Amino acid sequence: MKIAIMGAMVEEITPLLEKFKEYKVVEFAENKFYTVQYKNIDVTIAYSKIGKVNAALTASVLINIFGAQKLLFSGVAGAVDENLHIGDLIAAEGLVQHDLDITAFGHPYGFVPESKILIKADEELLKISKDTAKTLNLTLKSGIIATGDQFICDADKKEWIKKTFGANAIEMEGASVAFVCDALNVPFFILRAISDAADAKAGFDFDEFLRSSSKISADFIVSMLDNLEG
Ligand code: 4EH
Repeated sequence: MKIAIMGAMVEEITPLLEKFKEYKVVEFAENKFYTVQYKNIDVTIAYSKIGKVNAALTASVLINIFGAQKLLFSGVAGAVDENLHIGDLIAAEGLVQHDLDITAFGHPYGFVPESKILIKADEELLKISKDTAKTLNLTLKSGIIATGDQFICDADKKEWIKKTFGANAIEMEGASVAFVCDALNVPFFILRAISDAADAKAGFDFDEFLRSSSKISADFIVSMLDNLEG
């Protein structure tokens, strides 16, 4: 079984690489891909760099060049849901692009013709994540993740995203990974640990909690691997 684990920032995959210790590095498409054997799983790890385009490119490479049969994303997010606090884990049930806007032509926010607003994550991987959380005695929330090419640090913008898409958390890569995996029929799972509340002090909180929340997410992903059949 070949599995990809991706993050967007180097900090998001560093805890994974530290855990696996020995890996090979392959360079492709102006990026580095770290390959490692974990039990009977061939794991390829990469960080895409920030934003939807970089994330879509990396997801495509992980699937089409490295042969990933499932893709897991590990990283941090801003909380939209007031019940999500720094360090909390949220798994995406569905993902939307909050910055996609051709409403001038009568389309809803997040929609372009021949596509969809919401991409649903794989049910089986969601089930495995819930079982993993239970075994570890951890709380894992799930909900809608909204993605856009903007770091959100404004209460009004955050409210708008919440109201428009029913989002629970915001980040800058998940939906683009979801669209790529959905189109290529690769089951995917997007996990995020909260680093900030996407409000006026988000920049400050993000810098403070990026590393600790990245580790919370990465540790959970590694535990999930133990529950995936090779
Ligand atoms: O990859 C980007 C990172 C912020 S930009 C998206 N990631 C972190 C998730 C995230 C997020 N996205 C949108 C956490 N909080 C978010 C928020 N809004 N409030 C970045 C960060 N550091 C240096 C350079 N760019």
